[in-house]
Amino acid sequence: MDRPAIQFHDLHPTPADLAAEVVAALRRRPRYIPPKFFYDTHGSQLFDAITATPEYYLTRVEVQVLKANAAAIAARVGTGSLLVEPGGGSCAKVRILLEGLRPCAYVPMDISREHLRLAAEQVAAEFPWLEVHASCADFTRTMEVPATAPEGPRVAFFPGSSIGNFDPEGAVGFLAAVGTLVGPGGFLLIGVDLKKDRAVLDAAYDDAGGVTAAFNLNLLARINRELGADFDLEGWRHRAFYHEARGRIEMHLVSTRAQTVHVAGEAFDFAPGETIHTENSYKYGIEEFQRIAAQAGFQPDAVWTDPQALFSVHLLRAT
Ligand code: AVI
Repeated sequence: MDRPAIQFHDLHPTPADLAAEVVAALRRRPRYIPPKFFYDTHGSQLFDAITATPEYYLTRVEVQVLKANAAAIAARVGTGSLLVEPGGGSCAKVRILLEGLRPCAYVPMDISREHLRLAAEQVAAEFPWLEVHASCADFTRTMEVPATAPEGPRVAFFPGSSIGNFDPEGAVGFLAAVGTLVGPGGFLLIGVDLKKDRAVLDAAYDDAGGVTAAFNLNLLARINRELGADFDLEGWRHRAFYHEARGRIEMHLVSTRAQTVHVAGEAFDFAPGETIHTENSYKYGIEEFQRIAAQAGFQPDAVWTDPQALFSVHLLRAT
């Protein structure tokens, strides 16, 4: 009998989770909605479109670094491991590693159900020898490997500088959870965007084609769609800037006028210029990031960058 192309485990957050978190976020000051809610199916597609903009160098450069060092990575990690990718939405970058690592199975985890299903099926079709156990879950809350996945030394792959979307304290907590997932001696291969010239960073998060703006505004459209809210998208604009002292990009949605919005039966007033903070994207120097990883119990094994030192890929080992 043919085996199914992929095993699919669904721990997807419910509309009630979205409603509870969004309402709590809008009651707080400053108002902050966590970036994980960007990623409905349309938001995931918009994110993929961001990665193709000329300004968003992160994806292109990380891919270059991974390709240039795939053999070195495989030599250090070895074959036959269980490869887990929290947030592995499009499963794009892992393809660079699969032939070298020849894992016993691949476990992508993502919050966006249909996006994950399609991507996991494509990987399974392209690499017929590979077992794929996709898990639809909010990895900021749960990072369990599905019980159906085989045993093997564990390797986590967390590319894209998604670690930058946690604040440094949250990053330590997340990395500690990854440490528990991979166990002592397990590896983490992680992409981390480096600190650099402000103009390059500002442009990467406010591309001339408006794709990042559409991605940010889609959060409000999603809340309208899924929670019956009445955000008027004409009354909001995208704002992103590098905050040098905090070492992070901040993304906000700015209310362009006084307005009242209804979400899940509750009214929220916004003054002109008031913002909803939707994302932080921290940038780290190499040693700065290694210190964060050390606090979570990881020691550096190797680190690679591109010639312009735009982006870093760290191989870390759980102690
Ligand atoms: C997913 N994450 C790492 C992206 C970033 O660069 O922080 C999300 C993003 N936001 C705007 N552009 C891209």
